[in-house]
Amino acid sequence: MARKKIALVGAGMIGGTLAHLAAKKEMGDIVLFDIADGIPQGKALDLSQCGPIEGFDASITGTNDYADIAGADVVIVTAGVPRKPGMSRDDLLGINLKVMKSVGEGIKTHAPDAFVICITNPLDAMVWALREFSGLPHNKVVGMAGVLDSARFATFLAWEFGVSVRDVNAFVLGGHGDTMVPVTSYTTISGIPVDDLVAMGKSSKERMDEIVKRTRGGGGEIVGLLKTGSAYYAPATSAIAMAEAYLGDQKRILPVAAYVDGKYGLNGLYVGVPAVIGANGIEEVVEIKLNDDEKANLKTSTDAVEELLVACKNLDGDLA
Ligand code: A3D
Repeated sequence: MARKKIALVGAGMIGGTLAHLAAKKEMGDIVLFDIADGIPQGKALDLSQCGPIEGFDASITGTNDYADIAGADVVIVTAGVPRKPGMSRDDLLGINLKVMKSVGEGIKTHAPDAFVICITNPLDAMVWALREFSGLPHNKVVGMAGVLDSARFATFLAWEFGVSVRDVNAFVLGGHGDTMVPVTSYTTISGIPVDDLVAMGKSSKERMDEIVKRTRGGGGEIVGLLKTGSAYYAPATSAIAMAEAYLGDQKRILPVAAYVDGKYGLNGLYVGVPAVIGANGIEEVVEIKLNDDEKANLKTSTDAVEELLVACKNLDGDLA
């Protein structure tokens, strides 16, 4: 059987980390694409030289030519610019929308059968734009955010309760912005709802509110510390989990930015929801019951995504 092919569009901090993880896991042969001359080639060479030490069999190549992504099974997109301290994700809209146009066209021409995972911010708007420019079916284009946001929530909860992160199943819905919705009612530790643990006196409502707030600002906290870019280890790890779910037809239910049309009262929007990922890409969006507060928070979050889409559509005219 031929090896799978993973194309990484954007060979920056996340792109390089994705290549390293995919190679270590022997997910397939890897092509790193970037517009910067030398960066994908240099990273590919450096990463190839990990092979003899780690003992992985994977061809890793760097390119500035979209033709080299031809036949990719999975494309992960990180092309664009990241945030600097003081910037919101939305400040990236104008620059990264232009990038999504060229990336979408490259995918449309050379890898139309791929499962495409977008990471570029502002995520919910960029995954929408990438889908529009690539023309791929909605079930084959998805955004990575919820896996990361849930991992951040789970990390803080594991620290709070003094338990293994492996036992925490945390859940974040909505857009990938400060209005995202960490849902405590669906968040459990070894099956025990965190709300029950709070009622048992293991933590307090105030601490939970602080953890929710820290999760919402989780990306910004790292940008503030790094000063020159944004998080990359956990974002890359999250996208790899999604790619593995697709390649292995795992039917995992993961929180991802999926196209929602008809569920959650939404019409034609990419936003963070639980979805089944298998060999057909996004196989189902799972609609869960929310309490009134959660519904109101989700509405605030999806309104923010809708506003970004309006801005995108206005800018899109300038790109035509
Ligand atoms: P960075 O290290 O700057 O890498 C981006 C790469 O994109 C650079 O190597 C650029 O040369 C390249 N690039 C720019 N324009 C193009 C183009 N037209 N075609 C191909 N490549 C291009 O950034 P990063 O890897 O740290 O972050 C990448 C993106 O991910 C940014 O938009 C971040 O904001 C975003 N991000 C999203 C999350 C989510 O959870 C959704 C988390 C962290 C970062």
